[in-house]
Amino acid sequence: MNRYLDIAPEVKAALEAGKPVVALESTIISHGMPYPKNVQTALLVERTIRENGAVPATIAVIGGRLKAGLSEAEIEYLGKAGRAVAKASRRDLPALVARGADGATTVTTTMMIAHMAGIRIFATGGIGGVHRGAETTMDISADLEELAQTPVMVVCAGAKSILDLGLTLEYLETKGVPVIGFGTEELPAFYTRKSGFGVDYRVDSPEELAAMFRAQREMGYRGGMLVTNPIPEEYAMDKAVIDAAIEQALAEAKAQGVRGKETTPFLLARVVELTGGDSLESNIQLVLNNARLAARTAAALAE
Ligand code: PSU
Ligand code: MN
Repeated sequence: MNRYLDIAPEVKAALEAGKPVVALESTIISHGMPYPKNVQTALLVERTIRENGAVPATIAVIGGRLKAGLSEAEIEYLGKAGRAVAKASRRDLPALVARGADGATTVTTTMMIAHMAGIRIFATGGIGGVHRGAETTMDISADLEELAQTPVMVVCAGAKSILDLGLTLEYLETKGVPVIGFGTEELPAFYTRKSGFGVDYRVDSPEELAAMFRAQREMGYRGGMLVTNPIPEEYAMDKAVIDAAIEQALAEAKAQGVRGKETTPFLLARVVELTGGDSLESNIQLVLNNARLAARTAAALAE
């Protein structure tokens, strides 16, 4: 174990006993949802993981320590601070650790720290990907590179169409990342169940997911697995409504010259504002749905 890592006692005990553990990210708390819904959701997601037989490990950087497992007070702190907390991607960890600073972990750094701690499954909402217009901006999320090199299964609801979903799938194919649809042949688009793009494999049970992931790991090659789990039908949004909000958010980002690491948080926040909180409720429900699947898969993997 590296000397910058703190594994919470409950998480450590579960890992040592071979019990199921599910990692959770913290950028979704600080940058992905408004306070106080973000804190309530983070705690509800932890409870959902427990109810489905696994131990939750929310991940963040606090005071320069890489944390696998946060206290309620730490979750409250990150949620309240919101976008004032640094969004920590792979390139940020050395500075945050050396300076004793705080950071909210993205999919990338949550995968990294989960792997350092020995956690194999991670549940979130949506991943970063290839942005629209990346052929000129080169804005491609580090999440895709991390999926290519770190052996953690990421359970998400696909990606938002703030991204170019077709190019995102091309990138994942090039990098050799299996994209699995849970109960679907089609990549879900976060707020909606369908994107028009196919996944590589459809899987219908946590046991089958565990078997695929076990095979990938036992072959010993590097890289993760992306499981895309469609939002439950009753919480899915109207495609026209969400598409209009996304188009407007993209146009505003362009007009205001938003770029770099600010792009994704800006777009996420604008979409929530423009849809008047409906999208927030959908977002919460899809994260809970992913937490359930990740916990059951972690339980199947632990057998
Ligand atoms: N997409 C979402 N919700 C999120 C994020 C992305 O629908 O909260 C967050 C995740 O933490 C993800 C990060 O890893 O944004 C990607 O940021 P970027 O595009 O800057 O790599
Ligand atoms: Mn980017």
